[in-house]
Amino acid sequence: MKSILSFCGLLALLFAANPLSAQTATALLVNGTAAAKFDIVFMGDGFTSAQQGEYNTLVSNYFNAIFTHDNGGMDDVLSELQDAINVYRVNMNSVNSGVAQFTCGADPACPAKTPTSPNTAYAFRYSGCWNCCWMSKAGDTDTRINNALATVGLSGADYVVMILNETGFGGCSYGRVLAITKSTSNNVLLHELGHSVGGLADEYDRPGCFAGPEPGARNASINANTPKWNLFARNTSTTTGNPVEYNVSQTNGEFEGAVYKDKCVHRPSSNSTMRGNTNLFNPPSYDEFWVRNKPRSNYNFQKVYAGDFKGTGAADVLLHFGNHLAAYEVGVPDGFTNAGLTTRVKSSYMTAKRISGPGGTWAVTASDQFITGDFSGDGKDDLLAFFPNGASSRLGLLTATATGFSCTKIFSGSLPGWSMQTNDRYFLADFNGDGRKDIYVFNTQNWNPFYMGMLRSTGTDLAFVRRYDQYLPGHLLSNTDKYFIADINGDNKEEFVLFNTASKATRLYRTDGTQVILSAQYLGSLPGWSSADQDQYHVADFNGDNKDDLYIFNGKNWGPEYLVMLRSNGTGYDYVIRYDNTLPGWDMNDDDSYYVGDYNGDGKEELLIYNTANWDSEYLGRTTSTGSALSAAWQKDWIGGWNLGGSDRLRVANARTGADALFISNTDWFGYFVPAGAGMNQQAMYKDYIRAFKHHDFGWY
Ligand SMILES: [Ca+2]
Ligand SMILES: [Ca+2]
Ligand SMILES: [Ca+2]
Ligand SMILES: [Ca+2]
Repeated sequence: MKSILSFCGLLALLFAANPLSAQTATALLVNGTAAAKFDIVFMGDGFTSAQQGEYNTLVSNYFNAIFTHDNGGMDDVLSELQDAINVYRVNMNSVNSGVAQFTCGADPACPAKTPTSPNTAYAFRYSGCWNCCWMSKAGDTDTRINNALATVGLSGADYVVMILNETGFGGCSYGRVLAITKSTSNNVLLHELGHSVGGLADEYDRPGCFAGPEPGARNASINANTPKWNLFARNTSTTTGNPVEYNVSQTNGEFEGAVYKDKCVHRPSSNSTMRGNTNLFNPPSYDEFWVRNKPRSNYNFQKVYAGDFKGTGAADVLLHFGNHLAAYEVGVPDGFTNAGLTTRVKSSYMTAKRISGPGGTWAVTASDQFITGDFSGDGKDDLLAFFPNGASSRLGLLTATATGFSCTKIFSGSLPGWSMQTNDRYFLADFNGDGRKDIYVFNTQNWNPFYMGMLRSTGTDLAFVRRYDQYLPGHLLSNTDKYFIADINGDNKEEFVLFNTASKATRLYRTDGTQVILSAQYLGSLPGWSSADQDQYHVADFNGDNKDDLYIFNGKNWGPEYLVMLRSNGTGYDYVIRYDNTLPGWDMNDDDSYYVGDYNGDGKEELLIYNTANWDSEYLGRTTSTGSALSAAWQKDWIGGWNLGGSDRLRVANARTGADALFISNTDWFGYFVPAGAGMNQQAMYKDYIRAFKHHDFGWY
């Protein structure tokens, strides 16, 4: 009792001693330390304690417009770069409502105002007159701001957006501080952030010839043919189309007028956020945001997932970087009106570090594992998210929506009939044939004995079906098992084949939806094949009969390299053909990597082959399956503008019907290839970020 009384007494003392004790900081977006990120702090002047709700709504609306994709068509650059940014809201009550009014003496045309001097948190004054920058600070305004930032631990803030409780028009920039009235539009704030976060110049003008030296900013130049935007410009003509912001030209100074003069200086496009406060930045301006801020972000192309998240029939792109996910649809970008333009990776439709929904909020971490597949059964691929963390591991069902993903369910620690552990291995497979992907989960590391679980998707949840402890039918679960999902008998219920690299046993299972049943086993050898520990299994329906067959490659255990084609007869494998050392058109080598897909769209799955290690250069081979044989063609070193490299990672972009495509990426580059002729054609490529600009280097048009 005594201690509680003392605590209350202390609180009262604090309130009495400090009239600003209502001051709080709320994190809207936090990704790192102030030193590592660009910190933006919203503050408010002239809002009483009763008006903090109104202030919060103003901040929330600005935040959504500029830092999320849910923004009514505003440029997404700061949403895409959100991992580079921290955003905070500071609440501090003013004693009186509204800010002080004063008459601007600099311009007789300015309206005389009846002076007022309310007691506000930061003592801003408003004139409503351009010649006085609409508003002005008091002598101690900077001190008040700095004290407020220090009190809430935000002294390292890079930029302050001060919202005045004033309905008139206006905004004034004071270096680190931008003051705006509460009637300021999202577009005007975005324009100002173009200055502060993007380092951009104004592109608007008034009559006169620009006499200064070359502007330092990326989006203005005294040179009619400046290299500042030649990444995005056609040098033969100016393209017209939508959106107008993306029609960049450097031809003879097509767009004259910028930095307050209409002659002798040029801008990249006819209009943009930095000229007319439009919704979009032009490409050089957008690019400059990335140049300046990408070093603060974890964004890269190292973890790429493919899935038809939009349900269009083509695989879309999901990036996982740091604690974030970003999603990009594959299709024909809006506004691309030129003939011959086909699908490419469009601009992002989602960037997020949290996936919320009726099942709670999934906080993305760097160690999350994702598996793509349609467990809801609506034709859009969803995400199974696994956070490995011992007995506190989590599994999330993140369902694809039109605008991103929705968290349908989070399991913490356990699933029905299954205790999660770090080395759980999850496979999405529709084992009961109802069109919804279910789960096989294996753990052959963290327990004794080992386990396999079958969990059925209800569309929004997982239901326990069966658990196998220590043994599958005819098989002792082992940490040297490898598992490969397949529909071996073509009944649309997905089962698996396993290969044990120690015993060299291969076992095929089938499923009736409630259990797995041993279908065939091969001990040490398969038809026409001696098993060895480095055998690489690639499940594929190579003859198009809807029963999954098997390619096995071995480039390590023997002198020659071998590739065998084993056809599923529904219960086991029949020998088709074996290639020793070479297959027609491709000289196999030790470090070949194989990627299953249907690259000519005939329903028979073949292999892409990539080798960066064994020859004079990097080779990409594309095979064609006749159902009983393979033949190959290859490309070397360069494909279009893409220089094949040893750090490139390949992801097959499965199409629901027709030919599959390919995503290829390394840390800073992303390529989208489609089959063409006997090889692959570079359809689009992106450096540093994915953005569907009309003009781009390396083969955009
Ligand atoms: Ca199912
Ligand atoms: Ca089956
Ligand atoms: Ca087949
Ligand atoms: Ca094929």
